[in-house]
Amino acid sequence: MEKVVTLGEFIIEKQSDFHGSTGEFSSLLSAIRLASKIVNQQVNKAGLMQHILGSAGGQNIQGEEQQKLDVFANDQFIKALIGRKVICGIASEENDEYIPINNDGRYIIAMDPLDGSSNIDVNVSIGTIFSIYNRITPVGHQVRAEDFLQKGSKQVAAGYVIYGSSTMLVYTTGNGVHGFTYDPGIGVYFLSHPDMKFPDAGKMYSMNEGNVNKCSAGVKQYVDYCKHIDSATKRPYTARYIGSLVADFHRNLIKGGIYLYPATTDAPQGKLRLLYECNPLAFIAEQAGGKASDGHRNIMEIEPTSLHQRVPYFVGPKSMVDKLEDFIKQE
Ligand code: P6P
Repeated sequence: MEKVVTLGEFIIEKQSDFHGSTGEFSSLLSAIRLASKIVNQQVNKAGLMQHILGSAGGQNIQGEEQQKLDVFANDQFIKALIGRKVICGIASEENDEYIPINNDGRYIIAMDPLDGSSNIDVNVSIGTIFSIYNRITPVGHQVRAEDFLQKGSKQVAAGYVIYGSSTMLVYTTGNGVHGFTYDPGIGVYFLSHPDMKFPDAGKMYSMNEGNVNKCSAGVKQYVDYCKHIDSATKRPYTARYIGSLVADFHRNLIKGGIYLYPATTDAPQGKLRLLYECNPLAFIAEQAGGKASDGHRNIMEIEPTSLHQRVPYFVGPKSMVDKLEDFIKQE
């Protein structure tokens, strides 16, 4: 008989894997768990809740129209995290500046509270992405910018929630990637995908190909490579692009595929944000045997210079990302 493990039990069981194992991390993760359940409830009713649908009227620093569910999700995660006192600061896609919280907190969190929100009104899966670091500045003082501008290789935990046909929370603390599926009937996440790994040889690529003529020669050649007929290497690959990063990443993690958001002539730094989209998914990808790159170097080795910094982004099975980098090197 399969053992049934809840997220709460798993966190406690694995607590010893976590630095210090003082229970603070468990408290932090349970805050994320709580907020995700509240957001999930609203996401599932988004089609009905007129007061949620549609624009919140404001715009975030990206100049993107804020959907009310964006703002709602941001508020719920901030409220849950503030309540646990382990966090000294929060950086969010929805806030221009970082938010100092509890000077005695040991961790900072960078998050995209609701990624892919442009898909809310068309009922496509969306997600939350989070990245956690130990603070650099001394406990007892107010958090500072350098606490947030750490390389992705310094992350102590990262994860995402995907609000899809089912809601899942997937996270790593550096000891493998584990996926939990939510049972809304009893309000519990159950371990459903222990020790997730990319399949070795992926056969799928995810890119907004409408942009391909604005990309570098190396990227164009790689996309042509994906389309080339060669049964020995199982090409042409399957093209799958949802336009919701968490959904595309999650499918590629399970089925084996590479996600590409390259630099374009319109967006020379790419579109995706380093701190709360690229780094957390890179940590998960690496723990799942994959790789994340800006085309030239490991994403998690990039020294961040600003909270909302964008980078070109390629993530997936190591063999696929290596192949892409080879085309870029030959440019
Ligand atoms: P495009 C959503 O806004 C997002 O940040 C990611 O979730 C998604 O992968 C990407 O942008 C889609 O961008 O330019 O293809 O619409």
